[in-house]
Amino acid sequence: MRRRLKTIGALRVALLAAVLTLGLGARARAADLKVLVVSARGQPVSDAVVLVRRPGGGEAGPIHFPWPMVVEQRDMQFRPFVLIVPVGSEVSFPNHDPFKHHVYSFSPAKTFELKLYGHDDTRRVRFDRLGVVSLGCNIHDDMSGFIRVVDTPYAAKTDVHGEALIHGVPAGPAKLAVWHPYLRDGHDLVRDVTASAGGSTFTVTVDLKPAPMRHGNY
Ligand SMILES: [Cu+2]
Repeated sequence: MRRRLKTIGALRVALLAAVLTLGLGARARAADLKVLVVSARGQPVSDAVVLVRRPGGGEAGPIHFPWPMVVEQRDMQFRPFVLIVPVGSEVSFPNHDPFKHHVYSFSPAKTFELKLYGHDDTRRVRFDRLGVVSLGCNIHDDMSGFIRVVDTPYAAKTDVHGEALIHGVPAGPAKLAVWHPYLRDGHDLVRDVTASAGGSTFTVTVDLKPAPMRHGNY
């Protein structure tokens, strides 16, 4: 009886080891990809959108990002300044200011208008086309924000250090695209890269137009 128990115990250990090995193996084939975005002067660039696409394109299943699908109006600004959303997403536009806003976009990726609405009221808009949606307010001319509608789960925005971290990128060849609202030529900067199973770091230099004062120190 005791021997039988021992055998079962050993089998369990072996099974556990096998499961762990398989798990680690699968994980080792996907790794974090870090991208540092800098200006021509070598300054870190925040609010750059970094996208990774694998050959063959579309990934299976719906895309979910860990950040909320929300653009607030607060202190007469859109927050966040840049939001990445999966194509088909519905985005909320809550107004947290004590006065009214009138949010609109003329962008081909989504033309819409949210007529005047006030404090703690909200509106929703669905974004069903890929691309860049530039947001403005009819009342406050210097309010500016951007929504980037994407079809890849491998997307992130650079932080104040110019760094974007994308988790779980499968190892192998990929296209790395970087976009920023103030890119001089307006188009994604696309580069062929190879994502390494051990994690990869890339640095991308972007040529930016001068930014309005409140947005930057590039
Ligand atoms: Cu406004």
